[in-house]
Amino acid sequence: MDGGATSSTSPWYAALGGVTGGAVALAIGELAAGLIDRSPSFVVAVGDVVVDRAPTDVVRFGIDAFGRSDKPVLLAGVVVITLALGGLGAMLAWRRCRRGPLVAVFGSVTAVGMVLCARYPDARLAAALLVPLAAGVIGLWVALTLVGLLPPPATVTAAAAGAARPGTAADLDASVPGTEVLPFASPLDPPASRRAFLGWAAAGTGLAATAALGGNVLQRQLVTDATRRAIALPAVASAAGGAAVDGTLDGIAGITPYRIANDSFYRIDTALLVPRVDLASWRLRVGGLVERPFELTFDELVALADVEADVTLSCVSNRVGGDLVGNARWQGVPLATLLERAGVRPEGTQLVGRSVDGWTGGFPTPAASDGRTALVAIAMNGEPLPARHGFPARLVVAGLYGYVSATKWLSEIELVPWDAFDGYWMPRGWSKEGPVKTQSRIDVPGEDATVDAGAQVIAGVAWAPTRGIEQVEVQVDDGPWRDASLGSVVSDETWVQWQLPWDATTGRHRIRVRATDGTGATQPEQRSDVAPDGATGWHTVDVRVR
Ligand SMILES: Nc1nc2c(c(=O)[nH]1)N[C@H]1C(S)=C(S)[C@@H](COP(=O)(O)O)O[C@H]1N2
Ligand SMILES: [Mo]
Repeated sequence: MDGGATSSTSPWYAALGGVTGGAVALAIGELAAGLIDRSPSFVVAVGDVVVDRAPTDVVRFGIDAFGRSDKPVLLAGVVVITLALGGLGAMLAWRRCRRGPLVAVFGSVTAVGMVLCARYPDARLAAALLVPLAAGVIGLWVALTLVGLLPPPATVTAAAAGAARPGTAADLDASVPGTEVLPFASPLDPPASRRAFLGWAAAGTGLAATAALGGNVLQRQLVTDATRRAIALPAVASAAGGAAVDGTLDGIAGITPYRIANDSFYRIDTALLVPRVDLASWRLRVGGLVERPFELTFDELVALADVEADVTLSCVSNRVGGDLVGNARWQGVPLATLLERAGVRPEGTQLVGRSVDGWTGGFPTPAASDGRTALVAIAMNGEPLPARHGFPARLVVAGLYGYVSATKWLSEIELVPWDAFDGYWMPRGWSKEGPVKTQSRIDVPGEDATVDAGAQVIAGVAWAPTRGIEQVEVQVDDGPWRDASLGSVVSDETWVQWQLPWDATTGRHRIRVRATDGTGATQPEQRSDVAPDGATGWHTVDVRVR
């Protein structure tokens, strides 16, 4: 192999050295985040700032484009960019025969990591500063060591050695004693053979990948199922409908069940890592514009949680026909009970729920005590709240979109004047009030489904909490609007399942649905976007009958 060929491949060897150093640094961060309580992961801390600062349109684009994998995609982006910076620094360091560029890249990424980890919600300062620092130093050392294994660029060796033996020293395959080495030659015996270099790089990356994976598994387990299972839920005084509901349409193949199981319930939040809450030190504070602010421990809260009700929760980002909506049975303490104990002052016209991760949602205080279900919930479908749905406590308020009302990982209920505070999503272009709009959805047949001619059933769900659903109508092609029959409901705060028998004829058909709420208002046909206050329009599916 001649020197020319090597000089065109060597920058990539250098880059690989930098990438490996970066991978080792990131892996140390992930492992520490899994092993040390309240030690934030660099990747998550950076991703969090991106989510926080990104324009709403970008966030929405992310959700649209990647759906439920928007978070993994974002985190992978942070990893790729960090590794690329390491590679770039290493290429420059190699080309210039100086440590400087590598030190600069690792130094600045480490500094950014220390700042972002330190300001990550609930982080322990010492861990937030020391972990990125240690990771950065070790990563830099790995990168310098690997790049130091490489022979210097051909141009440099040629200049140093004169034209007598152009480029030979740069041959990666020949580990010739006495050949030129970089001024920061590696302690590992430079210049190494191509095989030795690749071996060290592969070992470094492999170790890093294993550590990062292990760290991730550990991070997930920090909220242990054991903690959740140990919680004894009190008996409920008022179980609207009780655990069993008769007369649902759950038996229809393909219809959405009346109650969604915890594992299948939609999840929407800004948290890249599900916040982990230490039950022993967790408190729910009730304060702000109240006469008697107070705090509750988790045990005290659980002891008060004797109300259970079905509430259909919906996300304002749910598109027509979308699935960011679900019904569950929630057990908790009525907000009214807590507010009575605190004594709300007249100026406390907004109830703000704050999360341990700093997220906030706020709604008009009267909604907490106007008779609708409004709970500090500790359980979902008879189980302590799953971590993803807000363990140990969350708000559930019937009839309001989640973004204004349903604070998960609740840490504080604060009463403030309506105009004095805007929740998380307001500055990001969503409206301040978020009553749930009436929506209906066709579950069967599915969009673009092919069904057999003959007796079929059209079925789905419709919701208008707290107004209730009075009527659901279905239209096939240009036929008449026909009344669907409705399944049983526990209350007007839940969705209703509906069905209509259909004599399907061969060909293509368009099916539409519209619902009328308990006030007699029918869903408008006019489609509007989810922003700023929820989508409108009739859900339509196209099907083929054979
Ligand atoms: N702490 C916190 N709570 C939150 C959110 C959030 O981002 N952070 N998102 C809200 C939104 S927009 C919705 S729609 C509901 C969704 O609740 P779920 O994930 O349990 O379905 O949670 C709400 N509570
Ligand atoms: Mo939402």
